[in-house]
Amino acid sequence: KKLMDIQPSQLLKRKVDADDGPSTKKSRYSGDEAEEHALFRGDANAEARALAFRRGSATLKAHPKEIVCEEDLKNLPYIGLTNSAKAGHCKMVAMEILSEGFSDEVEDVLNGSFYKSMKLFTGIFGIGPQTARKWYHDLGMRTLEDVKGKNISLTYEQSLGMEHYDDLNTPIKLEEAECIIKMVEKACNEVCDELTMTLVGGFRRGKSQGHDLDLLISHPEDGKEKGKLVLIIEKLKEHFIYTGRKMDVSNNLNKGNFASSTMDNFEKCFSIFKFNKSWLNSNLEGKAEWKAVRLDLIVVPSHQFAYALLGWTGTKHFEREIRRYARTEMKIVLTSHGMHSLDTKQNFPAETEEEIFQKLQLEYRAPSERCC
Ligand code: TTP
Ligand code: MN
Ligand code: MN
Ligand code: MN
Repeated sequence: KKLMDIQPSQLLKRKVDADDGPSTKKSRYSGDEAEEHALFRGDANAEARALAFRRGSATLKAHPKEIVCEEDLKNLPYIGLTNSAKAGHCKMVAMEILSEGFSDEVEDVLNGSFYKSMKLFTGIFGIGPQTARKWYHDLGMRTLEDVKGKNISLTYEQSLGMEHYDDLNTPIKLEEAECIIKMVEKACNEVCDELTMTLVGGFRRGKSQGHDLDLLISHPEDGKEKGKLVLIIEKLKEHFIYTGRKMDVSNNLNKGNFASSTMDNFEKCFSIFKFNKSWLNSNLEGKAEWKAVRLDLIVVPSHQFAYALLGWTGTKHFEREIRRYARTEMKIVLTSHGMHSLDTKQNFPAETEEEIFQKLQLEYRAPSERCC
């Protein structure tokens, strides 16, 4: 797609559903690139720079009206309204896009060898920016061929990541997700008919595709959820390529600092599921064609369910911002396990997400409105 085919107004006209909505496809940038590039570089101010770009991009995505000129940027937080070097930088990029249809700076990033290789490497399951950076800078690696050829040692996870690279970098469609949901649901039921399974992550926010499928598993009676994950996995074992380290909560396959701040202690597995394409299309029956799909299963006790639901619905930026707000404005520590007063340590139980918003004196936001 040629750059100049894209009207500047289209580029900045992002509604709240822009997470993967059709409007995004028209534009050359997803809004993540500058943030991503900062995190890839991982230098001294990387986190802060990444956050500034994310905030600017989130502001544009959430803006209800089309942005056509500089004037429209004036009162936008983290862009025209906020007075900082970083906000100024966001504004400059936005203005470039408004007038040219693209940004030279973002183009340079996208076309740069560093960004391209980092994107390739971090697309490997089990590879974060740290390893990818080492490969790029210290080992001079640039392509996936280099990864295969250089005789570097990969963990078991990473070798699976290489083996299923294309599959795992192909988005999961909603129809495929629905199919897997039914299978997991059935397995849960067979293990214990009281187990509940709840869709979280991007699909709960209404996305039509995702990089993985995230499911919470719980039991109405606290404690009864314990030990069920292994049984569920056992039921589905012929469909798994990999079931992760089920109990190892320090198993941090994430990228950026977000992971450490949202790490929780739930029993979970970051798995790779074997999706049979014939499940969707009965014509394919017989000649089984498989596709590897990332599936996250998280087991949560009933009394923490509302918090886990809120914490696992995302987006990552929404989670980061609501937690920051809770801490700084309300003196409350919010996690996927619960919420407590920073001063008195008093715990606040909640049965629903609505109650959590209420306690934080926030207007309720439906999952589809948490796309920032
Ligand atoms: P992801 O599955 O990484 O992201 P997503 O579902 O929003 O988007 P995608 O379609 O690309 O999969 O994570 C889902 C949510 O789970 C995320 O917003 C934050 C939360 N989360 C945690 O709380 N702890 C964790 O360790 C991880 C990996 C995610
Ligand atoms: Mn997800
Ligand atoms: Mn994603
Ligand atoms: Mn996930």
